[in-house]
Parts: sequence; C-alpha cells; structure tokens
Amino acid sequence: MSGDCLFCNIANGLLATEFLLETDQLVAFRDLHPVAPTHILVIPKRHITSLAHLEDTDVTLLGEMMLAIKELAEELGLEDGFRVVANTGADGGQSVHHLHFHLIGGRSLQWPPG
Ligand code: DGP
Repeated sequence: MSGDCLFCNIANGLLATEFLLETDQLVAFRDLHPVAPTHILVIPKRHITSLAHLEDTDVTLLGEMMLAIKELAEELGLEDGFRVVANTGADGGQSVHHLHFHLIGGRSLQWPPG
C-alpha cells in the first residue's frame, strides 16, 4: 500500500467508502463523479499503478476482476449491456494512478469516446 494513493486508502477502508463488493483481492465502489446511472470502480487491493504495469503473475487477479464486473453487472440489472473502461496513462486520461476498471451502464452509451 502507498499512503499517498487515494485508491489504496479506499481499499484499506480509510475513507469510509461503501463497498458493493469485497474479496481478498479487490473492492468495488461507486464513482464519485458518475457519468451514467450506474458507474462503479473495481480496483485491486494491492497497489498496481495501471494496466501498463501488470505482470504475468497478475493473470488470476485480472480474471477475478473481470468476473466481479460480470457479477456486479448482473446484480445491478445491466442486462441490456454495459461498458468496461481502463483509462491508462496520460493519453488514456487516467487521473488516479491505481489500476481501476470503470463499469458504466444504465443508459445507451455512445461510441467513439472523446
Ligand atoms: P480515471 O480518470 O480513469 O483515473 O478515473 C478515476 C475516477 O475516480 C474518476 O471517475 C473519479 C473517481 N474518483 C476520484 N476520487 C474519488 C473518491 O475519492 N471516491 C470515489 N468513490 N471515486 C473517486
């Protein structure tokens, strides 16, 4: 854990954030600035800076994150579809430098993004 990292602090329960899901490896919680009726962030508890910092040993963790997203989408009634986004690095528009997947849904989403 990095004490300077917002999402490490959230994952460690230091910011009183309500978790929709928690396992040994990950937590899911609502985005502070939702862009759709449903906007959830799924993050690993362990600090990983971004998708670009993943290692071969993170395969199981990533699988667990994807299955968590599928589970959440089902629970939240996103049967008409949803989008999963991992903004990565400066050009990718990443603002919090702790790996996270956005689960976005609840309305018809446009493509391409800006
Ligand atoms: P990104 O731009 O892809 O790095 O997304 C970071 C997201 O994190 C952004 O949509 C807003 C959200 N966010 C930032 N600070 C907080 C916070 O303190 N709590 C919650 N729940 N979400 C936050």
